[in-house]
Amino acid sequence: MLTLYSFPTPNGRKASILLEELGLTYAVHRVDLAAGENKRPDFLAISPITKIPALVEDLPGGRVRRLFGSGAILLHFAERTGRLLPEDEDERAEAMSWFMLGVSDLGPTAIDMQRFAARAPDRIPHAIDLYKGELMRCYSALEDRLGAAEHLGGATYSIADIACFPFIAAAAVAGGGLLERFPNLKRWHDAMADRPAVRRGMAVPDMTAPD
Ligand SMILES: N[C@@H](CCC(=O)N[C@@H](CS)C(=O)NCC(=O)O)C(=O)O
Repeated sequence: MLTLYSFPTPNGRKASILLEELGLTYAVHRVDLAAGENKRPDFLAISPITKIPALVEDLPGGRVRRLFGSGAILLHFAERTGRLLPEDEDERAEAMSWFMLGVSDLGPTAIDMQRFAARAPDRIPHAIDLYKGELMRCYSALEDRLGAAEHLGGATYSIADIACFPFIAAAAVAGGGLLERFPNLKRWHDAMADRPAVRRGMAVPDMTAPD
C-alpha cells in the first residue's frame, strides 16, 4: 500500500504524475501547507524537512518505508520498475542530467523567485533580478535541448520530463508569455499536458474531496 502525502504544488505534482504514469495504486493524504499541517509531528516523522511530497509504503511484515522529496520518489520508482529511464547508457546519462536540472535548478529557483517577487515583505531588486536570470538560464537550456530532442533524455520519455513539467506548467499559467518566447518548450509542454497520466497527476490532490 502506497500513501502519497501531497498538496497541489509543482513538487507534489511530480510525484503524482509519476505514480499515474506507472499505473500504481496509491492513496493520497492531503497536507495543507497553507494551514501549516506540514509542521505537525506526524508529518515530520515522514518528511524531516517538513516539505511535500513524501510517500509511505507499507511492506510485508509490518515494515514501513518512507521516501521524501520529489527527486527521491521519482528515482526510486524508476529504478524499481525499470521504467521511465532510457536503457541506453548515453541516453540515461543525458536523462539523469536533465532530471537533476529539474530537481536542483529549475524547482528551487522557481520557488525562490516566487518568494522574493511575490511574498517578501521588502522588495529586494538584486534578489529578484538574480532569480529571474537563473530561471532564464534554465528555460534557455531546456529550449535548446528540446530543439534537438523530442524528450529531455532523448527519444525516451523519462523522469527528466516529469521533474521539469510541473514548474513549466506553473510558469505558463502565471502569464509573462513563457511559451510564446520558447517554441520548443511550448511543443514539449503541450505534448506533456496532453498525456492522460499527466492530466490525472496534475489534479492530485483533489481539493474538492473531503480530507
Ligand atoms: N527538495 C524537495 C522540495 C519540496 C518542496 O519545496 N516542497 C514545497 C512545496 S512545492 C513545500 O512543501 N513547502 C513547504 C514549506 O516550505 O514549508 C523536492 O524536490 O520535492
